[in-house]
Amino acid sequence: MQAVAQAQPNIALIKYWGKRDVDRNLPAVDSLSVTLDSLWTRMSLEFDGQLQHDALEVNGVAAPAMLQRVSHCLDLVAGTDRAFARVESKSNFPIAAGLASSASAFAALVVAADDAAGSGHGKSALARLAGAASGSAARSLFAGFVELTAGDTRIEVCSISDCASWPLEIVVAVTAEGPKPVSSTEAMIRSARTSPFYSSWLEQQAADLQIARDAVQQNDFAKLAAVAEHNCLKMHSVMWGSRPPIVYWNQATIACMETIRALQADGHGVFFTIDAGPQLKAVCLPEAGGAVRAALDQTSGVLKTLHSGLGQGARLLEPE
Ligand code: 2P0
Repeated sequence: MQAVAQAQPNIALIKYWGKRDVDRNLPAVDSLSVTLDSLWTRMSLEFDGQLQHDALEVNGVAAPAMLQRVSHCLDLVAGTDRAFARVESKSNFPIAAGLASSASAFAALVVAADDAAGSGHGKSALARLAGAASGSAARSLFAGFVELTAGDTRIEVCSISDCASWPLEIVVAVTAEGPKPVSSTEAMIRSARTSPFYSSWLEQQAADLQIARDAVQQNDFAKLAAVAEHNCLKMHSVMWGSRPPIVYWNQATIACMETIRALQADGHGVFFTIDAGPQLKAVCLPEAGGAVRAALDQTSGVLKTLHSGLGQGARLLEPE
């Protein structure tokens, strides 16, 4: 009745933005991501027949605002006739700030709940259950380069290349901490309803994904860099064109983009991507990681940088 699981966030190179079914949280587009290794969420979970309700702590503090989403996810994994659960989540990076903390949290939650309840869902089923809670979480069940295919009724997720096949590195430039002004869910719904660019975004996604998939299979960094930056900037253009507009960037985000452009001009193997928050994620060839981190550390407005390789999917840990 007790389990501990760990999952790492993932960073999308071809982005999930938009929902084909809001109630079932089915993505409108396919996506491709990399799973990280050194940032993590560890989820301890115990089903306890003595409890009168579910209880959630995030980094040692009660988190009632997130409890409903967590309880619903536990119902999906363990059934509504389950015992109530005591859930403790710890992360070693800022939460709710565009660093994909909900991805690692829900991926770890479904793995821990499945084990504690003895539900016996397979990995693909757990990915779907995590995705119902947070679309990007489905990808954190898997290692390395991960593709999510969004069907009409359900998603399929798989690893298309492992960490060792192409050991890219990620440097995250943290430019602001604290929760984002508009949740991803709300921002996606607003984008679909109001952005004149949303239909083009949907139309072009399959072509972007094909280019990125080929680039990963061929270890073609320049090809991946070009399509990933383009896909990221298109996603943000959809948001900027929404009413009211959704702008997650700050001045330091743009300063970081200029830093990346300068590094590229100097011949370093690096590109950027930005999610629903003001942090810039630099994806680098291993030999460029040190120079990229040093340059982002020096960039005006950067609070700190985090460095990661590519890592494994969500998995059980031994209870402490
Ligand atoms: C992604 N993002 O592919 C995209 C790019 C943010 C920008 O998936 O509404 O928290 O809970 O399914 O998973 C962040 O959205 O959204 C996200 P919901 P989620 O990583």
